[in-house]
Amino acid sequence: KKAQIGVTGLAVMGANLARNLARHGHTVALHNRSVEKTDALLAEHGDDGEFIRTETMQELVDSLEKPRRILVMVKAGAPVDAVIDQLVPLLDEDDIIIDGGNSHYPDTIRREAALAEKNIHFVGVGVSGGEEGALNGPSIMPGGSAKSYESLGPLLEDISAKADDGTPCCAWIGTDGAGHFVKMVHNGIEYADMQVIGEAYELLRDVAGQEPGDQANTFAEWNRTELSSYLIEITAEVLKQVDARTGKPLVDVIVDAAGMKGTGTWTVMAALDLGSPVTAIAESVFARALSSTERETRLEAQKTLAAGVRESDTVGDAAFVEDVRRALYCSKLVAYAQGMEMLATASGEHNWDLKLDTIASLWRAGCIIRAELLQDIMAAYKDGAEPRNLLFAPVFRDVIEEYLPSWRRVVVEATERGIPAPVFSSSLAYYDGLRRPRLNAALTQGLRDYFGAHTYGRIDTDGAFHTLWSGDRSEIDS
Ligand code: NBP
Repeated sequence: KKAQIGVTGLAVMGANLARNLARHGHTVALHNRSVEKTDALLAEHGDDGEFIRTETMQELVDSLEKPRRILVMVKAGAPVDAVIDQLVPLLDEDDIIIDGGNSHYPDTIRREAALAEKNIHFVGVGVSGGEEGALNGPSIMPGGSAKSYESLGPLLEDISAKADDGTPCCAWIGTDGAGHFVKMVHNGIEYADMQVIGEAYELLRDVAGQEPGDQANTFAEWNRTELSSYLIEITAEVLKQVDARTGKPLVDVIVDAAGMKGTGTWTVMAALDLGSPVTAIAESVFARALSSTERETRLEAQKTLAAGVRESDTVGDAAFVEDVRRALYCSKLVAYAQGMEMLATASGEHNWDLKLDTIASLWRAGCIIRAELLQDIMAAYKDGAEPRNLLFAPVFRDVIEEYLPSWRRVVVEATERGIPAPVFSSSLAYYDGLRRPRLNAALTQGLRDYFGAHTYGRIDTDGAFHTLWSGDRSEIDS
């Protein structure tokens, strides 16, 4: 009997995806560079379904029905190229190599083009949901050719998470690197989502005077509002955890230096290239950098830099807590709006024809940013509707209008108290920047023309103009 799919790379993600496939009735051929992982998986979970044990790439390839489907789940970067190089000489035309790791999308574009020349499909697939998702149903974002999805789609949809309405959280995203690009932006949004939660946590603590145990209750309550999401849910779990060694809230004994593996940084780098203002994601990446890379500087700053804050009592009233909740919702909305705009811009740039309603629908279950909000985002983009900006969709515009006074109050309070709230405040600045009839960019253009003759446009006529700053200061039409 031949296997429907092979998995090479049986660390936690590959092993769990293989088990998920087997549990759905597919015969799965297993392969790992070192055979110990293959045998460990078979020993512990061999009865999850039908597996074929293989030791070499040749055995793996020989065990598969045609066209072959091989899911590569090795470490992103050079290992993916190494595995491709071993596989390609053994494959036939129309076989499909699937890269389900967190590869950088330009690598995926490069690999897809190289394998297309050999008539082998290369499909970069974004997989979100961590270990648990991989086993029980992740959100899956496949790129690659539309043709490859005909053969691959049903398998992936089978093992993906399902939204409440039963739809699989897996759909073809677009050609070449589109799947990995969308997964990357998903991760960027995840950074922002976590950062706004962090900012709310700090304000609840240092302005509203809530201890972590109380905060856990606050977040659990918020999870019953429009903020309902996986990240809010697990925030309550983390905050209520008591450290066994010290009896203190666990969050108080965790070092305040956030790690990152690079996808947030990639998102910001891509956004800079596209000229896409994803301020919430950028501030979130920089907030992590300030926490970790700049740790030594912070320790010195705590001793030397003035605070200049307005001292006042805690604002322990329910009204302030609700203000924070509203500020969190608005900032989160801005982060999603910016991320979706970035996708729209990239779609034009790469000819991906991304369907934003589909993408929002895939994030409703399985992945880390799964949230009630996505249902409304999906509706806002339904059937190709394209609000110029997500914030223009009536459902969001109206909520923001109602919540704005709270949002502004929270940013003022944070600022006066000296509590950094980079995403709350920069998202508000972005919102106001969108809204303002005139931006200070006019002065920037004047300055650029002064020192570099870069020219400026006029509001009353077309063309590019330059003032002879070092001459008689008359204006010329250039
Ligand atoms: P790792 O990223 O830790 O990779 C370990 C696997 O890569 C092992 O099977 C290892 O084989 C194999 N490998 C390496 Br390292 N170099 C190799 C080479 N030159 N040739 C062949 N195999 C090689 O595994 P993971 O944490 O399961 O993640 C897999 C992918 O999924 C990554 O891209 C990751 O970013 C992504 N991802 C992870 C998560 C998560 O929550 N962990 C979530 C979403 C996506 P060996 O056993 O012989 O050393």
